[in-house]
Amino acid sequence: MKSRFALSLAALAAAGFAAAAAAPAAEAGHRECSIIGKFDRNRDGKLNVFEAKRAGKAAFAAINKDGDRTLEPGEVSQRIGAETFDKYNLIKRKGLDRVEWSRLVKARFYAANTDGDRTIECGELKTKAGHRLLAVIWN
Ligand SMILES: [Ca+2]
Ligand SMILES: [Ca+2]
Ligand SMILES: [Ca+2]
Repeated sequence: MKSRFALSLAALAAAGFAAAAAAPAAEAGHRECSIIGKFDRNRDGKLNVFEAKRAGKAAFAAINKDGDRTLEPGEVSQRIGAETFDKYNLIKRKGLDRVEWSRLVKARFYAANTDGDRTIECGELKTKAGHRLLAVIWN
């Protein structure tokens, strides 16, 4: 029992270190905020809509496992609901293309930007709307 407990503690510590290493120093430990460091091209510590769309494009490529031009329901079911899929899927023959996906990213960007400025700050990513934005830009 004792050794098992020690093992899980070690695993927890290792996971903690890995998370801290992946995140920018200033935001260490905040999983939500590490994406800002990754796509913050102008280094202001926030995500503007262009940076968020770039993150969305990277997520699109990562999710699009079959490598075609669209995201099919099976590729996005972990991230968005069927209702959202239908709402943004304007060309119904295929799944969500890059333009449709980008529109969804933009809509969630503005929904999450509760203080109404031009950028998403770390705190805004921790809200419910922030998590909805993360769902479409995280990869
Ligand atoms: Ca920025
Ligand atoms: Ca696809
Ligand atoms: Ca903001």
